[in-house]
Amino acid sequence: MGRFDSHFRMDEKDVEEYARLRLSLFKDSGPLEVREIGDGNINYVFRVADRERGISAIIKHADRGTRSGSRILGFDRNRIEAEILKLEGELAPGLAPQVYDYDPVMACVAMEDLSDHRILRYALIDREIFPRLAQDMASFVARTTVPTLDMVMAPEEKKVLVQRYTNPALCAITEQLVYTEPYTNRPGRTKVFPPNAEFMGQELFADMELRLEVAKLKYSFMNDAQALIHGDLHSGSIFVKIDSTKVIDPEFAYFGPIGYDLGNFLGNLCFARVRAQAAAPQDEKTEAFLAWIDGCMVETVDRFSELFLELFAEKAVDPMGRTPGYAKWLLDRILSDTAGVAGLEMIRRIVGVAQVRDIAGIEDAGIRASAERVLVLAAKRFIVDRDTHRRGKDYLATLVE
Ligand code: SR1
Ligand code: MG
Repeated sequence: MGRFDSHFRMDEKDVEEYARLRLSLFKDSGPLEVREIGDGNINYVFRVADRERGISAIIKHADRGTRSGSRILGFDRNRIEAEILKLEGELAPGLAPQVYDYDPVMACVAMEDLSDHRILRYALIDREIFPRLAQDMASFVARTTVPTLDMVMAPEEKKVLVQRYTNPALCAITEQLVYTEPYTNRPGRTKVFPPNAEFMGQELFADMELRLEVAKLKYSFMNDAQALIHGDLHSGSIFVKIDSTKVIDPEFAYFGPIGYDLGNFLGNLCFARVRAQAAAPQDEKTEAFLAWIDGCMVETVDRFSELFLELFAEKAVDPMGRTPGYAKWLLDRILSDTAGVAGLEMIRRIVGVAQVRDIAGIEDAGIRASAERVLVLAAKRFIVDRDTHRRGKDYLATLVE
């Protein structure tokens, strides 16, 4: 038996040997520099570089359990990630990293190194502006999802794909972290910033109207196998530079509501917007950033809607799906889910276990408490009034006015 013929959790030294033996990219390499750079909760991420030849790659390596050791997830997420990255690269050219190799035994996906890009979350915290972001993200969501919609894809083919991308372990995380814990105030899991304890008690845990709407959205997440979605499209899953956007980490992909992707992205733009307004110096840089991010929110929603209708008209083959009014009806459902999910993402990142630096990193306690309240109130409106958030400007009206 060879050294990499049966799975074990690799460290940097193991990955050096693995890369040399298993990746054709490094077959002629001398010494390799390997560094573990993962900062997520689930996997191990290594950057492998041959400094002499100026080439590098990322190896994403899965263990059976999460990094934190809190759950057993199995290895299938790694297969899903490799396959979906390739598919996304075909459907939305230029918007996903290139995959070099997938190894089901060692649970490794080798892919393009995006070191010349930044993680969007941290770039937004620094108030950087990305003129292409809205158009790229609208295009990514529309182009990667429309092809697997019913009425577009042949029904027999779709059902086979639904089986191939049923992702129970990762969906369970979302069902728990996004759709349940922030509303049930589960001891040891829900994390409320102490100055907001009373506010969250009233606005989240005791609000039964809100809880009912979240329960309906949870039903849709669990049952609406609308299209093959990314499943975790927050600003930590997006790499950017001024002229390029790359979406990574589709290990949560499954057949679910398209609004889960678009809403997740919009919710994360809301964090960046509120953080800049509340916690950044009120200077020209912030002013320009706010003007850009407002436009980015509006353009993302409106561009997605246009492109969705365009792609659906081009690709729908089922005569019932081509009935006048059907595409618009479907788009309205997607936009309702989008608003609902934007709200869910905002709430779960404020009181849930997986918090984000955009808000939890605001140093001044009073400013952080007030930013959280602004976001939670807007999020509730996104959820409860999701049927009236149809255009980009509706989001801004709720968040800003
Ligand atoms: C236990 S995983 C916590 C979060 O990280 C992932 O990126 C997903 O967003 C998940 O909810
Ligand atoms: Mg991730």
